Amino acid sequence: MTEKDILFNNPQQVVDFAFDDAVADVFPDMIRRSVPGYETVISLLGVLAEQYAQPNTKVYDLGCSLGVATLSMHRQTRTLGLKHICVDNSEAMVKRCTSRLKRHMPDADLTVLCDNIEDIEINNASLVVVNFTLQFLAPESRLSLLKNIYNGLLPNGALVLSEKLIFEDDAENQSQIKWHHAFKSANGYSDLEISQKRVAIENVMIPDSVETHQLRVQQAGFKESYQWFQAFNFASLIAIKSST
Ligand code: GEK
Repeated sequence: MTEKDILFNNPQQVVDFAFDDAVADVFPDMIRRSVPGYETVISLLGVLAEQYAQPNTKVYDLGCSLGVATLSMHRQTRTLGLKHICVDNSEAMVKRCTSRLKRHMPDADLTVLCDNIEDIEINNASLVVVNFTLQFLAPESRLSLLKNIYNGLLPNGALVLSEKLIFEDDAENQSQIKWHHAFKSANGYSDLEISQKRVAIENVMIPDSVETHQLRVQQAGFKESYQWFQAFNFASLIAIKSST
């Protein structure tokens, strides 16, 4: 049983959102009730991992939080000799991720790093997952991370990039925001919780449009990229490094 997210249910002086101990304790409940399709994406990451993980290579989970994506990929791949590298810059997340993954995948070759994903070296990678995390980097830093990922991927390797989206058409953007709020209301968040969380997150998480993401992955070097998932204003892309 994980704790229920009640962090924003009292009127408060809202400060910028941080991935601290209080957030890490309620994170499974928070992300499931806030991100439409999260559990589906996690489950399907395992299916994609079985397609792209190559023997004796690394699988990176950048912005791993509690390591749920890595666990799904580990459980659904039969590829031999995989090294799982999980990275997050929140100590609270890394501490919990390390103990959870050691418990749930004791025989895996696993490294959990507390580091900025912009500073790590990526090499011998067949799959890199950035699941709802690029949006927390400064927009001007995003391309350089994607280039680093592209350079560290092997031929036929893949990047899976999941993000909250904005939409270039204003009417669609407004509707998607409305539907997302309806999703949160349906999951038990009050209007006060929704609006206080929005204020806390607005300086910290800056979403892009899918067109911006597609352009950026192409600029990073990927020639082949597709949107494979969307639930309201949350989507996931896959970009594949060509074999030559
Ligand atoms: C999941 N992928 O469950 N370097 C490292 N970590 C970072 C950075 C950074 N520069 N910026 C943010 N983070 C997960 C969910 S949550 C998404 C990812 C959300 C980390 C941050 O500490 C947090 O753990 C994670 O990225 C984002 O599949 O909460 O909306």
